[in-house]
Amino acid sequence: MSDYFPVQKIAYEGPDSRNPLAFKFYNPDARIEGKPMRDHLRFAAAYWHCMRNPLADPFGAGTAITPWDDGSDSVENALRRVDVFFEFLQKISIDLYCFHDRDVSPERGTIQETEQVFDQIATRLRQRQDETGVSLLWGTACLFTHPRYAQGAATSPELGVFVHAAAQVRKAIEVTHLLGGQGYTFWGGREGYNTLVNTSLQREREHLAAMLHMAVAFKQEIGFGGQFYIEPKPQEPTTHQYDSDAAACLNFLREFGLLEHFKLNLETNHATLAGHTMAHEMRIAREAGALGSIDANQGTPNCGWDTDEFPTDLYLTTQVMLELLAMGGFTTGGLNFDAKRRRESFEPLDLFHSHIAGMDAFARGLQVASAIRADGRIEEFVAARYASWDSPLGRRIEAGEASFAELHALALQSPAPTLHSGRQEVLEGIINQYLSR
Ligand code: XLS
Ligand code: NI
Ligand code: NI
Repeated sequence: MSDYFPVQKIAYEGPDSRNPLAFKFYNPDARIEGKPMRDHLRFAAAYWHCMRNPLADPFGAGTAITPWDDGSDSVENALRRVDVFFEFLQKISIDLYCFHDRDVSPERGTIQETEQVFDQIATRLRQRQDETGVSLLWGTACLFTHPRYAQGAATSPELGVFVHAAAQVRKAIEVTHLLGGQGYTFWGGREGYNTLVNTSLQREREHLAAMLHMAVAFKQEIGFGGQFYIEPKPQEPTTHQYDSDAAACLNFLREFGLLEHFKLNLETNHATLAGHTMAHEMRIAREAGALGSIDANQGTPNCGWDTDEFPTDLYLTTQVMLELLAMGGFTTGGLNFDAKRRRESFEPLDLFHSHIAGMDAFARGLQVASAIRADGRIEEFVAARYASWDSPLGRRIEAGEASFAELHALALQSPAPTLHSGRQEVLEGIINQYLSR
């Protein structure tokens, strides 16, 4: 194992610790609602941000200091990165990870060579997984960086691009399967369009569905038991992405007969870009039985860009954990830090600081969410707010058994309905009561 980070394994020291390299709230073995924190939170690290993000922005070059990386596309360099990543995972106490094929393994001149190198890297990943007990939360294919994908991958106007993308996805699923991946994510990198002037929208959507159907068939063919996810995002890089939010993804999957094969991987910053809260996206997915996994980060709402900041907002993490606890927790999913350090936080140690900040924020969110549930006042209020619907008439309307004729007759002889206060501020006050403890 490599030794690039001059730190010990990060330990829990409690809320009063002043040590930047200690957990203040994340105590993996502490039990909440009968389950250790680590099993509630199922943290994962993103290979692309930890190992491949130079911390550049549109106005300046990368700043990240990476003494283990010689900047080349050699296999040796790629293998060294794997070792460094697993050193990081061990020291930060994260047992799951996610990658794109091209994060871990470079592209070569032909598909054959590219696949051969990928197999070599996968062998190293498997070794390190076996040595450390770390496992793969999900894999994915990078279908958005190479110039061939500039006009989409599955939704490219060019058939040859679709064919190339299909080959790439096939291999990425195969490697994910060989690594025992618990899932596989489809984020529609450039699956969208910039202008309708040059776009056949429905054809592109059909092509995307065709790609996903082939992926489902391949999954069954090789016996891959992991969960397929779609990750919604409304724009960036294209102006209009087809998988724009949770509801749009569910509609897409339903329209093309794919719903039973997919769940959603929801990302906080994408929810923000879609003009939603993360809790809204989670609720929509959860109620449809399709909340699968989470890309944990946060954005700056007034910025309009996927800034992928580490999630440190306790109000946000509390809301996320309220939804997750209400769902009964993750099955195949986890909290994947699809987050990057700020460009100013360029030292290797900042990888630790940033993940610690995110992990602590979620651990605290979990504690607060659990306390709010135990208190019960919010849940009781919501139940009482809809109590009139628990009447025989309400039940019959909900069951689709009432008619306009019946309700018209009833309305004529009923007094004007009265409303009760929504008490939003009281309820928000209850959340704050627990947040401030
Ligand atoms: C980009 C996406 C991407 C996916 C994986 O905005 O969040 O990182 O999670 O391709
Ligand atoms: Ni993401
Ligand atoms: Ni994103």
